[in-house]
Amino acid sequence: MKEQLAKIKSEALAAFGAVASPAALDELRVKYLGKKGELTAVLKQMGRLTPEERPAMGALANEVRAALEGAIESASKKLEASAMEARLKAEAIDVTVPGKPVKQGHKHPMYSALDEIKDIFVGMGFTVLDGPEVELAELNFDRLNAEEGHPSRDWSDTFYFDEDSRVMLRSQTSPMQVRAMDTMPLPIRIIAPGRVYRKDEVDATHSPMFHQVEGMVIDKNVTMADLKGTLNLLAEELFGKGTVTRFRPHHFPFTEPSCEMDVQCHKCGGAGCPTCKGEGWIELLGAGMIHPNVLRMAGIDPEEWSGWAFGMGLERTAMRRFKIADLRLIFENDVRFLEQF
Ligand code: 2NM
Repeated sequence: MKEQLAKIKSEALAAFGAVASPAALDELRVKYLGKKGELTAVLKQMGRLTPEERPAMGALANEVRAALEGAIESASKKLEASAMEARLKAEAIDVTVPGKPVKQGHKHPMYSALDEIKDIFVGMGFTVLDGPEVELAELNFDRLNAEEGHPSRDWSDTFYFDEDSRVMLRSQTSPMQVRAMDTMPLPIRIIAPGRVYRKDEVDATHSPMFHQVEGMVIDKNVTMADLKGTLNLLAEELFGKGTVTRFRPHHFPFTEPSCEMDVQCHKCGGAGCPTCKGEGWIELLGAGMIHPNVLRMAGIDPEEWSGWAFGMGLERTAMRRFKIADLRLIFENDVRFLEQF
């Protein structure tokens, strides 16, 4: 029996040492240690030994079993390691292969114009706000002093989601100013750029979706002089030092007084030419002193605080800045157009 155990041990260790696959290893394990395995068969003969012989033989058998188990363990580790090595080799990436050149795009001209505008205002201490395009009519209209029955609330002008005209696609970014008034501590200096929606037919100057930048300042002792000073600076930054502006009276429900700002045509210096359609002036934005009702609805005391606000169309500004004749070019995203900027 001693010789049998020694033979099994040396044969098995040699076999385990030379094993080439996990399946073969498992077969060998069954062959020696399985229920009908060779070592198991020897152990079954232990009963035939005398009580004196048994302890020594038992110890030897245990030692052989431990040796086999150890050999299986290390063979299996060796197989795992070589499998990993083979996988690493097979899946290796040759980082020295030259890459495919990436076609680099660039910013859409309208967003270049927006970035310029953002930089100008951020430089003056304004915060840029972003907000939902699906809005409550309450914030888009009521809180901006455009009461029930105001023409801009009409179904023919506004994209509503429900029969009761409560939820809509915002028609301006001013609901963001309302949210700012409701949540930010005073004083406030913000701009709110983004998409807005109105039921307009598409033509060279209209689109049902377009972009606006609106802005607002609320502080103590803010006057029309602050409005004019800040917006004149905007015009000079956008169109060059010495750009001449003019302010015309206008009407908006959310501001009083209200105005529109024109810049003198950079092409003809005000004489009148095709760029300004013979006017000498180009309309840039609407603005005004925030209506006391708008402040009051936001819980801001108009006796203590005052503010000014403005709104400008981004497409129109980009069209002027880059001399684009048709609004539709801005949305079509034809690369032959985009590549020009
Ligand atoms: C414009 C023109 C004038 C405006 C007013 C406000 C608010 F919320 F402060 F009352 N936000 N935006 C405003 C004022 C917008 O767009 C042509």
